[in-house]
Amino acid sequence: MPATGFDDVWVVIPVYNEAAVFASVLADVTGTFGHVCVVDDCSTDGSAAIAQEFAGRGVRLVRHPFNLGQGAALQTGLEYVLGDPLMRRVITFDADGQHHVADAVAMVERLDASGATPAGPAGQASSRPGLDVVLGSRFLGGGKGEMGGAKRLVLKAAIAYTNLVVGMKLTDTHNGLRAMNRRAVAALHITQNGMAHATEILEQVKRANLAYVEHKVKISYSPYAKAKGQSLLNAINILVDLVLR
Ligand SMILES: Nc1nc2c(ncn2[C@@H]2O[C@H](COP(=O)(O)OP(=O)(O)O)[C@@H](O)[C@H]2O)c(=O)[nH]1
Ligand SMILES: [Mg+2]
Repeated sequence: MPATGFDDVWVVIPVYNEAAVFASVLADVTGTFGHVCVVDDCSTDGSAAIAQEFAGRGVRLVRHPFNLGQGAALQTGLEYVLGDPLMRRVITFDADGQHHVADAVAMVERLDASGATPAGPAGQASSRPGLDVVLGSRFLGGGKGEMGGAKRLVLKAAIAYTNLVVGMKLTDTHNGLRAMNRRAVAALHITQNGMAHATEILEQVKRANLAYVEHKVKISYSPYAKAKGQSLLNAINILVDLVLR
């Protein structure tokens, strides 16, 4: 079992056909976190079997009977971890190697920081101490996010549109790396799939008056991640998904 301090933390990982990199992602995650919930959506490449190989290192596998999409997988994972009465904090983390455990650690440590004055980037104040949600952002502080110019432009348009819809002022609205406390997990009820689930999460954070903040994170664009669908078309799909939802 990894180092203590994170015994009340669960990492929720939605996975769909990431066998090429998933073992190394799980090795990284379980090196720090002892409770991991993988939600597989009928992967056909053995991703679920990889998760099972890590059962002895705290990985629990939940499988949908057919592909329900990333939003449904996240909701399934959140409901699963709510079943642990000792769970106090949750990280959502991608299976494709784009996220970094060091960022997840820093984010989870920001939760419940004593004496913090919780205020979202839009300045929403809360009467409660501490933070409920820490949102990963690749663009915070002016970062360019390691992506091609055209993709960045489309993604920025999606971010601007999402901010308009949800009434927030975030620098990144489509980042799967998040940390949240139990109160936030219980407040989320994700029903949207595709990229629209990211917008829905933000809407629910706002509606539940959860205290949130953005945290600068690194998103890696490996040849694997790029080949998988980090194309310009992928960014355009985010926009289409947003408008059609
Ligand atoms: N369970 C499940 N996970 C999915 C599905 N689609 C994508 N994912 C996972 O969700 C995470 C983010 O997906 P990805 O395609 O990398 O999105 P992006 O990097 O935000 O463009 C990865 O861990 C994927 O394996 C799905 O239909 N079901
Ligand atoms: Mg990805």
